[in-house]
Amino acid sequence: VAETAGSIKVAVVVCLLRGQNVLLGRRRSSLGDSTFSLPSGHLEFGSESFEECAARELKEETGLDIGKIELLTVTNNLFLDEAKPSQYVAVFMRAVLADPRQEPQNIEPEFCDGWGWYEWDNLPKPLFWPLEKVVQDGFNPFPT
Ligand code: 8DG
Ligand code: MG
Ligand code: MG
Repeated sequence: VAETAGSIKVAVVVCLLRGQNVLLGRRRSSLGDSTFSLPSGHLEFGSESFEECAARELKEETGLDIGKIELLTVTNNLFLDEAKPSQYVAVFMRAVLADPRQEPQNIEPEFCDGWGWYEWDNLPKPLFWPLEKVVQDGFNPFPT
């Protein structure tokens, strides 16, 4: 048993698609500071489905309301070199806007520099490494 044994957390990560674009923001966090990542958050104990968590986190961070939402994939991410080591199972969800005309707001500016729409084939750099890894592995959130 590792001496650093702790609890594994569940993160829900939202691939919000609008046409050919996906929503990304530049992180303000000790974890992956200044890198681009998808909206995400922690699954709350005892109450939430993945879909409810995705909708809540997106609303809290961007003000956006989502329509259809589906499960895509999961990844296992170890952040062992951090001052506070952690491990996340990241659940990737695909979502579309309830109203495609709605624009994101930067509701938590202490955690994000701002939100923007990016083409999957032309993602900004650097990506948050768990996202970079899943992209390198061929992940694509767009329906085929
Ligand atoms: P909350 O307190 O609002 O519930 O959570 P949060 O403050 O919004 O959490 P977060 O940092 O935005 O997301 C939770 C964690 O998810 C994050 O610290 C690291 C983890 N995570 C992965 N993979 C990925 C990924 O691909 N993208 C993003 N954005 N986060 C990921 O393990
Ligand atoms: Mg978040
Ligand atoms: Mg949050």
